Amino acid sequence: MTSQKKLGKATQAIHAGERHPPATEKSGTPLLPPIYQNSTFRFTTATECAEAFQDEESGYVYTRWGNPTQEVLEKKLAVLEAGEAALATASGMGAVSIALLTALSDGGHVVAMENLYSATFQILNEDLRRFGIETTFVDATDPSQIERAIRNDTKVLYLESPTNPLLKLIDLRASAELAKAHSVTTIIDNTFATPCGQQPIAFGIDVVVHSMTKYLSGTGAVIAGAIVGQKEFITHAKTGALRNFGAVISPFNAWLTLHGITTLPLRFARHCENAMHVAAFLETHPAVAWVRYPGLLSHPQHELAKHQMEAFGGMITLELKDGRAAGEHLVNRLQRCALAVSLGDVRTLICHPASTTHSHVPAEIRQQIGITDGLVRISVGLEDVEDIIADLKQALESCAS
Ligand code: LCS
Repeated sequence: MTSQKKLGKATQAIHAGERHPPATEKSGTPLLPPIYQNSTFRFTTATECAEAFQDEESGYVYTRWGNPTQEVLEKKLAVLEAGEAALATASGMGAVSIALLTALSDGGHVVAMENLYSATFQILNEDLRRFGIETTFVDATDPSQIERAIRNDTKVLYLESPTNPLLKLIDLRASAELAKAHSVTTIIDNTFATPCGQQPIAFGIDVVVHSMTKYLSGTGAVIAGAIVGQKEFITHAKTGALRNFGAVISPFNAWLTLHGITTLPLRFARHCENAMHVAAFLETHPAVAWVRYPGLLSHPQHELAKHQMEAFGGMITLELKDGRAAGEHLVNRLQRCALAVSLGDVRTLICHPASTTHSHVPAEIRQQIGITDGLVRISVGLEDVEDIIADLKQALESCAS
């Protein structure tokens, strides 16, 4: 493991965590990690079985408690995110909720970025509130707002960077330092950046969560999530909330995700390259009011992006001059880019956040934080960029005012 940390990301993505299964009677072992597609494990003696129940490290018992295919994926994730340990979960929301339940196991208060993926916003604003856990939402792009919201009982600072869908950035080092000074656990959703775009733990963030449904698995075939952090936190999550609430990844989805990750560095570089071209094209188009992409000089936090990100990602948000009607017109006219939610797919996906991904955030809160009705979000795929631009161009033609 230690020597793998010195390797490049492409090498890590392929080799980290991969185990060599026990030799069989014949020579040759499988090159790919096998899928252990089973729910339970058998033992030869009652003592051996009882020991495995008491000591997690000594054996596998039941797949909700752990499985060799999940473990290969978890070891790979920990290396890629530069964390001590990782946990794979059934979905991104599984990761978000298990991380929150673990960090809030004694209750407490949460300070959170106001712009988050909508289901995360709902967990904080509705579900946890029902159980007596309050969240104060702030514009966490301004660290002084975080500081003002921290109370004596604050246990968690919850962040996303870049945010979904506004692509706002959080100063990772400043927020981590602030939280540490108040003994608050920082959790960040790194889905948009991936470990190839930024490694929050290197900036002092405690816990990273992912929807691996997106870039990590990469092909749109899987729903999966991950939590990365210190061994103590991960063990607490694994032996507590994950196991008991049951948001466990299936061995097959773990295996598909493993293979997705092996090409993540290559794919992500291409997503970023394509997105930069598409963002530059959109910025000059007469039908477009504004474009947000962390790699553009016009992004209000471009300097911060350069400082803390290794690559700017594949997500673009834009507002059309003629608002929602123009947005609908645009998505209806696309021929190659797909009108679909989700992101990080090999295909270019376009959606209208106010009526889809963020429709469960109350309209007045959407307006307040800037998720306007005219906003369109693009997850730039891996097609030839000329083809993506040509499709957008023909669809935008009739939107120009
Ligand atoms: N975190 C972020 C930043 C997300 O964008 C999503 C899903 C999740 C967590 C949840 O992951 P899941 O449970 O779906 O694996 N975002 C979606 C989106 O923007 N469109 O469709 C899903």
